Amino acid sequence: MEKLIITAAVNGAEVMRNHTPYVPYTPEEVANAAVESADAGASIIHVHARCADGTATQDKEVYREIIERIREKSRVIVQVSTGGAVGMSAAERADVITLEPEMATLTSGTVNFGDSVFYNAPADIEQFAKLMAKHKVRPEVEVFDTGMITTAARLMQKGWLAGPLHFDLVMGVPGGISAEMTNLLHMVSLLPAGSTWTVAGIGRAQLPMATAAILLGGHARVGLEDNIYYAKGQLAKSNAELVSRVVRLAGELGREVATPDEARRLVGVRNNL
Ligand code: KMH
Ligand code: ZN
Repeated sequence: MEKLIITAAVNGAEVMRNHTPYVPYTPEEVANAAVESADAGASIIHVHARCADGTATQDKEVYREIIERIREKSRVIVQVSTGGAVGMSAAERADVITLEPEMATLTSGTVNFGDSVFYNAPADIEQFAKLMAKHKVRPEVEVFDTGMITTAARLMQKGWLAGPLHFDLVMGVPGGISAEMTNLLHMVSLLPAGSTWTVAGIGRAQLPMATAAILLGGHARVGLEDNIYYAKGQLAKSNAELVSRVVRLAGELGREVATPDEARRLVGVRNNL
């Protein structure tokens, strides 16, 4: 089996301080969480930009500061969000791609997202893919349900996405596919040949899905964006705490953890350091 890539999704767009006091907002806080997570064993950091009061923003300058601050201290791969927050326009979400980060997310379909709708029209998905190709940004295809895998495969056939694809199987968002082992196996069975995948289990599904990924040869995403608890009723005190647990589990299960440069090779990320 290839080494395990651990992604830390350190803040997201929706988790606020009234949910957990440990969620990072400012570029300095996000960078500190990223570096701590990288030191704990994460090789990819998925980041969202926030305003000082925590409101989600896709302001390119905020992303620029986050990336620069992380770069001062770590070789970890920085993956920016093009999902942003529900309600943002596609153009607003896409602007960060022009910063030419090493990686960015690309959601390949629309999904109900709790009481909201995370809207991704076919024409917008195509534009995201083309812009990422133009700026040599490696997409991580975010899929919240099975049909989104089909859409990504179609984009690859049309030449808008370069294969092999790298997927993030997001499981357990209310409105998306639920986080059950049978669903994970089904999702993996649908991936185009040669794809790599990571799984992001939402809430209490984070730990079992990460464990399944270790065993199945996939990769694992943890962090406060997807889950704020370490155990039932016990908040995780940092992203690094969640990363460290996966590193320990991988060790117990005999799977080595990838460094950032190994992760670059495994998922085809260009090295722009
Ligand atoms: N905040 C969600 C609506 C991504 O980062 O690309 C979308 C999201 C996905 O978080
Ligand atoms: Zn995100």
